[in-house]
Amino acid sequence: MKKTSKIIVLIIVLIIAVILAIGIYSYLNRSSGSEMIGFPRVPCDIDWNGNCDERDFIMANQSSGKCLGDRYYERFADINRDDCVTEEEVQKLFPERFK
Ligand SMILES: [Ca+2]
Ligand SMILES: [Ca+2]
Repeated sequence: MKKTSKIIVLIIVLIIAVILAIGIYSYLNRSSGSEMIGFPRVPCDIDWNGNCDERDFIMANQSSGKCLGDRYYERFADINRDDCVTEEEVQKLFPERFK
């Protein structure tokens, strides 16, 4: 009986250790992730491939008039983060396309 309870305690300690390890791992991953967010990105680079091209413009244009949850909503085209992309925001991102 005593041996069984020792095994149970050991299993509980192991579970706690695993949970702690996962917690530390995700914490470390999160800090490296925030470093990536700090990486300078051009606002009009909607797809995050490092440059602003036709694809970014198409993506931004598709998301115009769309809100969070809508099919083509792009949060990177939503400059003021009000969960909706407006025509004005697309124009701000790609001013040279609206001249
Ligand atoms: Ca791009
Ligand atoms: Ca907006």
